[in-house]
Amino acid sequence: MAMLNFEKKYRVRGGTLVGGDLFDFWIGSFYVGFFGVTTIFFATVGTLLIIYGASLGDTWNVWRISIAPPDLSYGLSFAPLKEGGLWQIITICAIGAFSSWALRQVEIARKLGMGYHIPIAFGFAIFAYVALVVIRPVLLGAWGHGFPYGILSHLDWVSNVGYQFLHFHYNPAHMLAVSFFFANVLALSLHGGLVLSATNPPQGETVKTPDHEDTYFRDIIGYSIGTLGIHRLGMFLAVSAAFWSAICIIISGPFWSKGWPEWWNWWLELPVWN
Ligand code: UQ2
Repeated sequence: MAMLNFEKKYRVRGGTLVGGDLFDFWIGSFYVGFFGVTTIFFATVGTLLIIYGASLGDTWNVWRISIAPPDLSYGLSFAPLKEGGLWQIITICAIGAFSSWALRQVEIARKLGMGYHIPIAFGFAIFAYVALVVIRPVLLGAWGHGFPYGILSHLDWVSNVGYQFLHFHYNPAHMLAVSFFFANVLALSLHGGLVLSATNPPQGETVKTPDHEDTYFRDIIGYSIGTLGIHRLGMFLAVSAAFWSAICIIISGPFWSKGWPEWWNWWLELPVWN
């Protein structure tokens, strides 16, 4: 079915979670919905506050602009606007916008009678962000443990927190996360390469079928995971990467406060070495 015909056929009422028919309409190609409105609201307020925060700083150099969380001495209370309060409101706006976006994905999936795979996958990314700016700061007792909103400043934060644990690569959850990221890169490059090689033949040749794709991998490694399977694998790898990234930072501090290399002492202390 041609794209325009399909959209006409499926642009029907219903599937909304909130607001009934009130926001059940499109603007151009974009579905609005209650959560489209809340996404625009949170994203706009958040962006304006970032610009206001930047104007209070001492630079307009985009690399150096930074909006810091409150000092640790404020604990888990609200800080004055210019002393981290902005960061706190911007964080609320970010979570509001990300959650609204996920719920808009749910509404569109419901409208089309599709599964919830996309909002579930996106939910893992939201979880990773919330782990950094809410869960870990709350467990440590201060919003000051969140990361600053700035291009270079957030890199400095990552570096500092990494060195605080001596060598972050010894964090077992970090090891899992990195391995999932790399496996995801391998899987997507295999998949992207395979699909392009099959569907983009030279001029005058016909597009190849999924049987060609299966046979290619059976010939080279004796196994094909299949056209549906590669996407299941892709979702699993991507979601696992986000999940273990969140776990690796949540456990750093709240559940382990020494250097990460030392965590491996359990191995040296196994009774079998005696
Ligand atoms: C495959 C298949 C696809 C694919 C890919 C494979 C026809 C179009 C890439 C091959 C993938 C395998 C063997 C899994 C590799 C495992 C990891 C962890 C990277 O068989 O079916 O569909 O795109």
